[in-house]
Amino acid sequence: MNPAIITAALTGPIATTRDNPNLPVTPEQIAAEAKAAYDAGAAVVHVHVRDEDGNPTADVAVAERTTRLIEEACPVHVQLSTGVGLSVPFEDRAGIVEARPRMATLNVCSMTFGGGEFRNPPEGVRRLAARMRELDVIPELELYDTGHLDMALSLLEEGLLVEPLNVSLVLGVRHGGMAATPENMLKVVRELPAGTAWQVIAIGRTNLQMTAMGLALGGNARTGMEDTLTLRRGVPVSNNAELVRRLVGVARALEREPATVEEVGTLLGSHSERLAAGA
Ligand code: KMH
Ligand code: ZN
Repeated sequence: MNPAIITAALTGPIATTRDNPNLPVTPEQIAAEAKAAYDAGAAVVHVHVRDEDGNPTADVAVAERTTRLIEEACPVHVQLSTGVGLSVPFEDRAGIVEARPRMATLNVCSMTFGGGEFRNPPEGVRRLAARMRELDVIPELELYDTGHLDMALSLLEEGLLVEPLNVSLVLGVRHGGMAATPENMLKVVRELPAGTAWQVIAIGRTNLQMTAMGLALGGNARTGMEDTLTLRRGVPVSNNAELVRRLVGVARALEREPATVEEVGTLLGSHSERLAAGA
């Protein structure tokens, strides 16, 4: 079976060390967790950077320093979040790609997100997608609802994206995202363009079941303390590597080896070649 790309989402925008004292928030803690997640089988780390008070920030210097510390610790692919945090204005969030990570998320639609508003204005999303093309920062499209795919395909038709797309199906954001159900997952997966690299992200208590289902369907999967702070009801996560080891175990039970950094590099590398060829 094809290798499974395992991504570790180390910190996220919402939790604090009060929610789980093991949450990595400083650049040094994030780099150490990235190394441990890599050693456990993750080929990509999804990173929200935090300021010295532990708050989400789009500060490019902090993003560059965090990325550099990760790259010094291990060869994992760094995917910076342009979602950053709900309290950060879109234009500031978009600026984080100036840190020129290998990958960054592209949230294609605005939505209610938990108790707040997650603003992704269409023209801003188009400008960000264009800037990512210019910088050869590979976009990871975050789809929180079935209709978000329509916007992603519009960006592709407008020449703002190149194929194969990298897509995350984000299930279970309450309130505002599509429910974490097999029906919703299958509805989006069936409409993805052929050749799309896709992963399942599942927020909260369905994290393991839904990501396991994504692996069983031949997709990739994400885990990490951004998505779940507990291993099971009442059992807090000790660290991100623990979640990665659990998901790698599921992949191997399904006869899928975790993809190596080199395998993912080959996949991502072709994106840069297509950009250079003016795809
Ligand atoms: N910032 C959250 C509201 C991303 O990483 O780009 C959603 C998020 C998406 O975390
Ligand atoms: Zn995120």
